[in-house]
Amino acid sequence: MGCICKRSTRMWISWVVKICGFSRIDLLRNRQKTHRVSCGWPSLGSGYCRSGDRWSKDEWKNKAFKMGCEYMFWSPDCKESVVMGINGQFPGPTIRAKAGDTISVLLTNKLHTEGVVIHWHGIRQVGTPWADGTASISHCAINPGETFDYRFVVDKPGTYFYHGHFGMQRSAGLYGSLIVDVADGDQREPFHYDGEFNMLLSDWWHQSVHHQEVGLSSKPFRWIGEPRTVLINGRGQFNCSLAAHFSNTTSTNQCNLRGNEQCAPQILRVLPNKTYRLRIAGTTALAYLNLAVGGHKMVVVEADGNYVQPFQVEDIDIYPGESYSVLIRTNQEASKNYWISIGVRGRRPQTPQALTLLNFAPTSTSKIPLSPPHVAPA
Ligand SMILES: [Cu+2]
Repeated sequence: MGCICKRSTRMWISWVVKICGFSRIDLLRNRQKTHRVSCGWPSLGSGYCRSGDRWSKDEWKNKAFKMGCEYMFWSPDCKESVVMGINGQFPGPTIRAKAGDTISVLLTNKLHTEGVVIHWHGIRQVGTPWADGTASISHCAINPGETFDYRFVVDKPGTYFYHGHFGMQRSAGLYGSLIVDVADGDQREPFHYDGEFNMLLSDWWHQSVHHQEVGLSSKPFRWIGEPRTVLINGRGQFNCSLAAHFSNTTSTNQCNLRGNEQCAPQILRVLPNKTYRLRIAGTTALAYLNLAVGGHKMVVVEADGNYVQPFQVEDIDIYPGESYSVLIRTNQEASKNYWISIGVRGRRPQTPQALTLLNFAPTSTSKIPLSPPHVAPA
């Protein structure tokens, strides 16, 4: 099939002219100047609707991000696989901005044989549909070797994330956090906290993403099976458990990690009697998750970039594409550590729980909690 974008270029240009009020000649002239993506006109999207959008050196430093995506060897769950990383990192770097900022992400496709797009999940893209990362709908895939300037306004404070929206690239690991803080000035968050942590939750298989994709589109449909591992910030353990000694089967090995492995858990280090914000994002492809913090209640304060009337929960479900902020008060005994556990919801427990620790400084991180981690409800 030919590229939809190419066939509809004329229609798109008329549409952009309507929205932006530019003449067709201006647009075509600009396309020639900025054309870096071969399929149609998407480079027009680079802030074209805002006149006088020239940035100083300082603004570029604060608001522009360079990202190159590529396949690389990585061991997200202690087994070496190929992941899709950004700038040599997996997951991709966190992008942080203030509400009202225009940000620019120069994304270079370093994959050799595939197009790529990035969707900025939860960002409304008012006036910038070409930056939405919806491949072949409002935006053409970026070809290998090409760069696209995703320039858009982050208009609301909140917890967001970005991920690949081409094929099953998000299952291959193309994702990262996008955090929007309140704007400078009188603006304040409607709640207080002393520190925060990002938690990107994802599902991971040992088969390739092509295996997953072919199965999903086959007739009859072929299910890839339960995820092999659940990852917290790109880290999990597939052949051992941090809590193996609570297991009633002898087949689960206790993990013996030094802490510097790619699959070693990221421990959340906290101080007693403080309030922490956990920014949780569900970047899963197929799994529904449930998260709990041992011994601590959570107060939900934000969902998908919207403040909510705070309410308390023991555990929280996170479906693909959802994001939440919860507050926890570290008011439990500080000489202990507590499990942070994430399980697959509503399925037979074939995927081991993802685990990490809430560690009270200066308690040693080697101190294992005395009780077993919370199990996700069926
Ligand atoms: Cu998305």
